[in-house]
Amino acid sequence: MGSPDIQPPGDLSPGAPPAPDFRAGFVSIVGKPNVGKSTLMNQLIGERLSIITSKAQTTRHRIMGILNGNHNGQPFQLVYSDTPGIIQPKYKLHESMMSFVRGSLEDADVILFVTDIFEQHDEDDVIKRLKYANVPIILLINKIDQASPEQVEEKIRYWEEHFSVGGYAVLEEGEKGGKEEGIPDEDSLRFNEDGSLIDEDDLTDVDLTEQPVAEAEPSGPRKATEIIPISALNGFNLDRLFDDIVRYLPVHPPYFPEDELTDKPERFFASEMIREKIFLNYKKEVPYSSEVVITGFKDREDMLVISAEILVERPTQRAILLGEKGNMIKKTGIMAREELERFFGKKVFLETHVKVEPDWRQKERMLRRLGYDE
Ligand SMILES: Nc1nc2c(ncn2[C@@H]2O[C@H](COP(=O)(O)OP(=O)(O)OP(=O)(O)O)[C@@H](O)[C@H]2O)c(=O)[nH]1
Ligand SMILES: [Mg+2]
Repeated sequence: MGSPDIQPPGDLSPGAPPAPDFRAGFVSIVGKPNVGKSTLMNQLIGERLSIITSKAQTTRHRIMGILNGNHNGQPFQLVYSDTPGIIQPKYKLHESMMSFVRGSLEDADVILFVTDIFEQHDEDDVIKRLKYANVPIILLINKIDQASPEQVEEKIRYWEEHFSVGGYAVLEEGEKGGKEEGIPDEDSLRFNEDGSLIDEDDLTDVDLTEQPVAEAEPSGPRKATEIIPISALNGFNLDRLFDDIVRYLPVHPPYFPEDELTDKPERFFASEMIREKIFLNYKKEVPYSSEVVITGFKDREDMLVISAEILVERPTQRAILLGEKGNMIKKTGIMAREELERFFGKKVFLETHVKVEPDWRQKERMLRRLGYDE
């Protein structure tokens, strides 16, 4: 029951034609904050690409993790997208985060809807966004390492009753993956300008000829294509999940060259690792008010020299971040440096500078500069 065993896919170099039955597709990992989406992506990729903390709203971007392989003779390329947890936006930052979720759902060939065995609050925000998705949706009940078999059974029953989405024909073994015939991909999700999904009730004013999905609503029970209980942390049932993901992938040539692991540059991962240590070391609003900008990144022969600016919104937050005689920022810097050295496999010199940038979470221009511009 461990993580999937994956063989190399064969030659994916630009000149070489892919095998005619090559499968490739985008797999979006979505759900509420803190349910274990990033933990799951890292496990499925076998790399620590996304940062993970016990606090909600750790992930702020769409982070792609690319996996090439050959599964029981089937060559494939999987492009996973880890996404921010779905919330009601309070700041412009949140609106950008939700636009990343929207983009990943629009691209998706398979959706992994991650829920948490102990989640108490409802998942309406997520379900609304999945309503018009016409691709297989695998509902995952995560963190079952913390639950009894009875609790897991109960949760499966709950989701069988409560999860109703646009519906998708369950594929039998051997059938081709991909989108249902006759259901166009475009416009399958409709959103307001603020990034929120147009409510079904509001659609009466909308030209329904542009709503192929309305016709696609199935008459029978509407549910997830599958419900799988998992533990992203210890890998339980991830091999079963992986089998299904590959089975649902469309026949398509690879999207990325074989040596590409992600769509994000090295600087992005450097800033994320520093941000992770801020999430770990500080409480209340400080992690949420902080952002990390890499201002220097020199790859020298003997070491990486990284300069980072940590933005906070208020002078009081700057004081907290620095700590008495700078002891807290020193501790955070050491932890970040160790993590960076592990990730880049090289000695790192890290220099940090804390700067007050009032209300950066609300400023569009600032957010664009910080990479929240989808
Ligand atoms: N016990 C247990 N804990 C888990 C499991 N998966 C994730 N966690 C923990 O749940 C917390 C949140 O995990 P993340 O992977 O950061 O969750 P996320 O959904 O990406 O969160 P956001 O980025 O904030 O939306 C961390 O403390 C993880 O260690 C699991 O299978 N079992
Ligand atoms: Mg995350």
